[in-house]
Amino acid sequence: MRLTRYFLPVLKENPAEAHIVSHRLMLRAGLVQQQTAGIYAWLPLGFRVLKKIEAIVRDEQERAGSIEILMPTIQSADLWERSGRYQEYGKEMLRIQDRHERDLLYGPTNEEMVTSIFSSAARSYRDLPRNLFHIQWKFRDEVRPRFGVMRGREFLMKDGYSFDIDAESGRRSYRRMFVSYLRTFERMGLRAIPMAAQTGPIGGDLSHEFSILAETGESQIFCHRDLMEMSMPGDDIDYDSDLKPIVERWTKPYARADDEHDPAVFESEVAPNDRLEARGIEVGHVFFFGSKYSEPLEATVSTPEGRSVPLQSGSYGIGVSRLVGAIIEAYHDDAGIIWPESIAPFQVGLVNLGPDKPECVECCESLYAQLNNAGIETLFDDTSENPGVKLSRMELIGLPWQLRIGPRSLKKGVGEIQARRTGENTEVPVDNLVERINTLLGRVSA
Ligand code: 5CA
Repeated sequence: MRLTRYFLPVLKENPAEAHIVSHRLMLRAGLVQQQTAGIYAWLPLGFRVLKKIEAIVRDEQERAGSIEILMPTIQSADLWERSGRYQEYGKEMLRIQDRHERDLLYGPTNEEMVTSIFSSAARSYRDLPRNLFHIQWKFRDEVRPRFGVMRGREFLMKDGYSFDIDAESGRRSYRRMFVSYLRTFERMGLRAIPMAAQTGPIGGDLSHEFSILAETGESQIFCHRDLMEMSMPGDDIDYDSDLKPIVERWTKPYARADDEHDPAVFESEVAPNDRLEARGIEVGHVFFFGSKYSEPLEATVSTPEGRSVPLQSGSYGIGVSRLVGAIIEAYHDDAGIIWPESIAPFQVGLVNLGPDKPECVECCESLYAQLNNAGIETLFDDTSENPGVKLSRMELIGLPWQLRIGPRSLKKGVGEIQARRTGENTEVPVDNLVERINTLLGRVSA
């Protein structure tokens, strides 16, 4: 993408309304723009990141056997009246009336709808287990929307729902999602700690919050230090096997969200040096609630013995739009964002530092064509602005690799590659630049 044809509205000044670094950087780097309290438009650069996160979430969901659907944002109040949540949800739910004065709502979550969809077709134990997910906008009329996309009113969530014949297999489905969450966040460069949590308006008696550590986090975390170092289930993970040992390994060391924390138990179970008390950002939350929704909605299936039983379910959420902010909280410096490669909007920022020099223009054009041919996502700063402006903008938007072409180095036949993360600079002969970038990106060079 050429910057002269792109839409990247970066801000020079720090926006006064942004109180935490991720919010500030998201506005400054032109990722989002606020439309009204807690509601954001995603600009091109931010939208690319959102899509990358979505793709990782989708990939890991599918690997764990979950199937993608898409439910609407607007729901009828009927099902919610049957489950009892229409009243219970209170002011956080955005209620709407259509022209026929029928009650609708903008979905804050989808337990009722998905239960109704699934049970309209599932007849017996043969149709189970199944896990359906979607990635869809939600609306919650939060009392205090704040920190940008971190606590929005409209936000993008991956929500998945499992259906099983009995509680034991339901818990197996829960464990499958638990393990897939560990892998999902790890792929984004995040260490998310699963902690026993309360279930709130979703319900049930088994629940874990997945949180990453950040000073600006809204929740308090109490856990054993070992959880920061624990090894992840690898690519050879078999989701058909019983994942109990992995879940037990991860849930054995003390880890509780604030609402489940008991200081006496923490002190008796965890030695002082092993205690980690920190602020956290909740990026995911899993629940097992059995028949809480299937019973009132009469969502039943027949057992092998011919008995009719309510479906056993859990729900599994990931804050897709919140993750953009959470990742920036984890990866930034004074100059701007430092995207992990897996979710960077572009892998390479190609900067022409001599836009008025024909040899620089020619070299950059050739490199840009080569990078495109190699399938490397490149943002090409082909503007005629001065080098200082260009370089600080590149730092701000945080692409993992910068490739700089300037008149002085070009005389020596080299360009410069700079790693955003380390700030390390390497001069590389112009003819080898693309190959070197390929290697740095961990791709097999041609
Ligand atoms: N139905 C269940 C699971 S599918 C559910 O709604 N769970 S939740 O309420 O915990 O939300 C799931 C995730 O969405 C949270 O872990 C959080 O990462 C994200 N989330 C929740 N509220 C907001 C919000 N106001 N702004 C941004 N992200 C949010």
